Amino acid sequence: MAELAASNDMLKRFDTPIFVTRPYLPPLEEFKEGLEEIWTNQWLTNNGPMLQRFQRELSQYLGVPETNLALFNNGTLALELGFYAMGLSGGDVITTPFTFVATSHALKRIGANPVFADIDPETMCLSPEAAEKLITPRTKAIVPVHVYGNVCDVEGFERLGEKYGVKIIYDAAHAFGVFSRVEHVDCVERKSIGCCGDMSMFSFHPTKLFHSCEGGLLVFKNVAVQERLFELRNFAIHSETECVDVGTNAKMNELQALMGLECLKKINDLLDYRQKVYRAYEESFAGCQNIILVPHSRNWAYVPVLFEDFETRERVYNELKVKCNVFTRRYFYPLLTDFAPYVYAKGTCPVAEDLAARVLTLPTYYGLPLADVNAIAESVKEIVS
Ligand code: T4K
Repeated sequence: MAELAASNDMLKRFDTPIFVTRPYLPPLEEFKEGLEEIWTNQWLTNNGPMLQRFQRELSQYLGVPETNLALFNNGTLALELGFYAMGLSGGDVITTPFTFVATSHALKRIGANPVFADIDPETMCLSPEAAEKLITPRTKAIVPVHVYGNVCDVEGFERLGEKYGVKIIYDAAHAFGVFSRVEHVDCVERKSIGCCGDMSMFSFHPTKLFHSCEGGLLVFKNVAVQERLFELRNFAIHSETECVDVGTNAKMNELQALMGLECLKKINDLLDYRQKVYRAYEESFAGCQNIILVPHSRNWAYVPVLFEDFETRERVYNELKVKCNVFTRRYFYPLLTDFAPYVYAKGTCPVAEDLAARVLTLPTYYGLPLADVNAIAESVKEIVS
């Protein structure tokens, strides 16, 4: 008892709560200038000028032609309409249980059947080998997730796409700011990770490193998909007198687009700061055998750590909350296959089950003082010791 009390004294309690993340907010004065423009335009949604500017600037930042992009009011509806436009309804789709529920909900909601395959223990992303074993004539697509900003085995999935004629659609909700270098004979291009596969979705929710209040972006290979997506996000209205399908309202509005534009100005600083936070945790945890910092993120979007077992993870989660005023998240526990709509697949993905039981994502965001990062890391070490 005395020992416990002594060790608890070593935990730093923050006066104000520290959350797993906080959104970046642009300087209010600069935001107001954009608001004035919106007031002058008297145009609030339905493909307005801010949205078009945001799409143009995203195209430049990502290195993707504007013809291959479409913006939505959130990432979940972007996924849903992307899956629908790619013709996945009625088919089986192989995906990961180690993700946010939006990935499989979007499949279910368009009438596709999620089939869960296990993940790679290193990257924590869907394993192409595990996915391949589940491919049948009913399989229409594979939906891997670049979880935490860790990049999937994109070559492995490309091979599966070619070999079996199935679509590869990435949930890249966490992977904004991740680039790969495409090397040609005479030039080296910077290409967004969103260029992999047939389609990718980025989420611009405020818990992401880059946001537009709420928002989602689809990047796709086939330019013909754009018109279809533009229609689907606007009730599938084709013209004043024609409605061609059962669309929905998934339009990004002008205030969202303005927030996105203002945050995009700062994207390099946002990425740099997250890297600093990650490095501070890395330094603090160096040499700790029982705290493993997951090393693969290319944009430092999350700081996932693995503990030895479920009990330790739960203790760290609870003590940080109760004693330190630090609110971490157990992304992604429980696994999707523990949730009612997907329980039919419970127990089929042992690697994902093991990691979900041991993972904890620690606070990271632009402006989180590095001294606080060190104090959180010291508390974590103290709790596991
Ligand atoms: N695919 C994947 C792989 C995803 O991770 C997600 C979303 C999606 C698809 C769907 O994309 P969206 O439709 O969301 O664009 C959060 C987010 O709501 C969700 O967007 C995200 N993934 C998921 C991983 O995390 P919660 O329930 O943890 O969020 P919440 O509201 O508890 O926020 C966490 C902390 O962030 C709060 O404790 C405080 C802070 N916070 C949050 C908000 C919203 C703020 O400081 N300010 C804020 O405005 O789900």
